[in-house]
Amino acid sequence: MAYFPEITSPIQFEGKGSRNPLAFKYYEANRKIGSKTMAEHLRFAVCYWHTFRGVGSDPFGIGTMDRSWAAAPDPLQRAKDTMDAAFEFFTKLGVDLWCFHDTDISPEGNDLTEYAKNLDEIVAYAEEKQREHNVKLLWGTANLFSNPRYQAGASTNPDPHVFATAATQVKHALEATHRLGGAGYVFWGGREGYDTLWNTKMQQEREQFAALLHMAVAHKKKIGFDGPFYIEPKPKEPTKHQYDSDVAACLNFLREFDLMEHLKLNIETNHATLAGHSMQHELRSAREAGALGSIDANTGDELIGWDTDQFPTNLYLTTQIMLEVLAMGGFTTGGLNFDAKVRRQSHESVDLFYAHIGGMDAFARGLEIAHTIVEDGRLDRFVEERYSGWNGDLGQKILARTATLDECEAFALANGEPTRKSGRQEFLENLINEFM
Ligand code: XLS
Ligand code: NI
Ligand code: NI
Repeated sequence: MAYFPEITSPIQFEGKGSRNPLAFKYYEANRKIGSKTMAEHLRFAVCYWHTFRGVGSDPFGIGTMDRSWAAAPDPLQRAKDTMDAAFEFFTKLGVDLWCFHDTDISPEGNDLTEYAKNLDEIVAYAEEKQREHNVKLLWGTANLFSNPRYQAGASTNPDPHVFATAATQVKHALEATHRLGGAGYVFWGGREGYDTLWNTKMQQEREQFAALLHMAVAHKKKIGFDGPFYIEPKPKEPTKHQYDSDVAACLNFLREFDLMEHLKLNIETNHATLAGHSMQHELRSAREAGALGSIDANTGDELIGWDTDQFPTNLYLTTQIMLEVLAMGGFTTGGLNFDAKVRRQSHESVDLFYAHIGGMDAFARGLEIAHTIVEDGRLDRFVEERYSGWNGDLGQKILARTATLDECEAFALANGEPTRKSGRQEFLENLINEFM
């Protein structure tokens, strides 16, 4: 049975002149950009939660989505139908990576024993599907925020019993990820924060979170999983303050608790903007710390104050993202995961295709533009030139931290007032526009 009958063959590249809304205009999987194909550069992944489990509910209304795969009354059957739909979707779209939470793919059951049994059965099913469709797992994760038991957090809960339950889920989700050959594993601290400090031991909660991560590192070694762990920053929502509020807070946390060598970051655009940063800022902060791992590719609406998780279509955004990705030498285990959901009014399943095709084209175009900017070299040369004074003796001594205040004074007195140089922001913005 086909869950997407309106898509009769895989989505094709038809080029910029095409008027077919179900074709790629820019994304040509096998076209080389520099030394790699577009597919190798971009490493697109489809997320399971929004795409196959999202119902379109919001705080004011129930779900709206027409989802033919969600009809079977038996939860395990429904999970398998959903997985069939997912793999049909991956294949028709031409994306060979996916991401999931344990509870997206498998019913939780009535207790942890049932949870583990169901997950085993569904992971076996997924293993088959991956083989059959030649699809791989970008990353897996555990949902430690939906179940009411996590109302006060998972690893940061005031009750160690809840911690142990969360740890059990992490263990199983990690093993499931390993079994499915996942390239990485994500920790998004769903409710790891607080609603009010009146009832919260903040530092202890942060220590608890670090303890869970250390346990997971030990377990990863034990089972032989060698993919990286990623931590995903988000400032708020569902709690009013999440401990992993932005890249800087995550890096501080990882350094404070000796986790830097074990975790990289999975950075999401809408979380960056909720934190009051641009995505470019967040990626740059992580990249320059050697901690940029993977990307949740979406976008927010600046006029709506929550995590709207929309599909990315803005070429400035995708160009900035791809410039950072190119600057780090490309993805290794990471990729571009569409952690994005179609709008509540886009309730037909074909809308899932429009959404992903648009996101993929926006990134393909962003990649082309970013590559051209790098090849052109004017932007890089401008920045190099702007800092060229630092190549001199004084600059080198300051950076090596061997210069003293006395030496600086001697230099400043000998050389008089520094000459001001324009930062040329408008010039550079125009330069970028040449490539758009
Ligand atoms: C929610 C997060 C979540 C993570 C995975 O805001 O983005 O979807 O990516 O738990
Ligand atoms: Ni995300
Ligand atoms: Ni989000």
